[in-house]
Amino acid sequence: MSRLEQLQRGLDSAGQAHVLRFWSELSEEQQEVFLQDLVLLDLQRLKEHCEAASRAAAGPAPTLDRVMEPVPPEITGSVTRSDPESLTRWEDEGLLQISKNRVAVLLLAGGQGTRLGVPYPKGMYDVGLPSRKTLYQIQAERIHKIQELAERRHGSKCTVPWYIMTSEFTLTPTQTFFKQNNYFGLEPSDIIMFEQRMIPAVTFDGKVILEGKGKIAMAPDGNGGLYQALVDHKVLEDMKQREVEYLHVYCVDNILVKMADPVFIGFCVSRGADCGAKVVEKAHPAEPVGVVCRVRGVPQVVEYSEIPPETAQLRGPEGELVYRAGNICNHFFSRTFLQDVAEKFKDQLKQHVARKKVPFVDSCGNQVKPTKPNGIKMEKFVFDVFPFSRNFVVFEVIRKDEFSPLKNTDGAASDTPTSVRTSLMDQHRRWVCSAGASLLDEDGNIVGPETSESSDQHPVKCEISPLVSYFGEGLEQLLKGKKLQTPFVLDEKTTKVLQGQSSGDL
Ligand code: UD2
Repeated sequence: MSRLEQLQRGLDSAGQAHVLRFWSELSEEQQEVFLQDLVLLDLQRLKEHCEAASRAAAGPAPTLDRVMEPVPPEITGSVTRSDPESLTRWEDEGLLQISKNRVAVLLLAGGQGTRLGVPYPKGMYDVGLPSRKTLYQIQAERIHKIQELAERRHGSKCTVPWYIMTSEFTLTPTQTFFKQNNYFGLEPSDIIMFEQRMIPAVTFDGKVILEGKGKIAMAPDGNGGLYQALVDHKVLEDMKQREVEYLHVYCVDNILVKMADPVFIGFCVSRGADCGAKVVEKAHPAEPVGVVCRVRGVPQVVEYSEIPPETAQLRGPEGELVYRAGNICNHFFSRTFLQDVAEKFKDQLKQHVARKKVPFVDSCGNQVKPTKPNGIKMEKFVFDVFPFSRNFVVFEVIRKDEFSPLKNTDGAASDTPTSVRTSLMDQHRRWVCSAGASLLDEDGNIVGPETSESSDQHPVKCEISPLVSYFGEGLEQLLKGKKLQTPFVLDEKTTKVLQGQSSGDL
């Protein structure tokens, strides 16, 4: 039997014979490419996948509200409700772990960034800061700085390896971008990129969608594809070899992300946690963030797309949202927990159904761009391992300091290039003001007080390089008493100038 006949039979018994519908119309070269794609498919798994997708699309979404409850205070730490001594203790602990090379960061960067709509990975996006830095560069510089802070505190040179999960869409451009930018000065061998799997998009009645006459519509398997990808690419072995014990996992688009945040890591480590989630108080019931809660007594995130609006709107006696612990996709995992997940639990992860508009070829071979959802992409979510944790903790942080994600194009109500740029510059302005300096506008007038937020239209242009300060530290000795003209960019060059001055303006 030829390879083609074997494939025809296999697809037939998986209920997917239509995949070869246009075979005879393809050129020899196209047939070869298609065949190579198709032989990689595990047809038994494909059958199960398509059946599961159509079952999920037909059935009602599970109602969780009766079995949901907020996370209890005893597993929750908070930046605002903790005394300064505890915060310092956690930070010390985190920096100690970093200095011992026990901490790595892991970036989830396999998403297609459909809402932002750029044809390249989101991390390469320039949000229009005075420095024109991209999200990747900002993250890389924060790694440099945290390594330096840990080293300074504990006197030992250290490395925070950067694991980056990509997908078929993002791997090559990300690799090229890092190379072109000389890995932002980091050691290339400490940046480890690996690819998550892709899975076919399926119609509501369980048929694989053809994106072209010789191409199946494929999509990354969700950020919970991480656990399979860790196994596929032996990433846990790499971590073990480097003696990494703790991992800070984060999503690519939060411009304020504290890479390898020592306070969060220190909190989780001192609680003996195997798994943790950073949260912010939800801004409003419909905000597109999951809620960290308990479902049937175990920790879980109920995603924004799955929480019933009535549940999201529930309020407590003081008017506060009952489910207010907003997930910001910043997670802590111990390596041993991830090892357990990889060995025992990863195949039990739930599949979530996303109804999407998937471009396809119709039965006459015409290319169609649907205007309403026509297909299902099944996705796994990174937080769906929380129920397997033995000691789960939650850490609440301050939104304006730590969460401002880039999701949409300008013109949308929130999470746009303009809003993230403004939140970063506002944060830096607060740092400058609390270091005892003043910022001046073009007329020489002092601009707004430290606490007021600028409007998205007219932000005060103030940017501090992460290479100078990771989270506002070390600025007082540089800036105290100074009057600084805006736009003000504090980078390594301006720092040298300032260090050469005893007082005055810049
Ligand atoms: C994510 C969280 C949501 C909330 C929000 C905050 C999940 C499932 N949901 O929602 O609860 O915390 O972020 O901003 O985490 N990604 C991959 N592979 C994929 C799909 C996504 O690596 O197959 C990455 C993506 O590149 C991004 C991160 O996962 O860095 C989150 O993906 P998203 O932006 O699509 O998630 P969102 O905003 O729906």
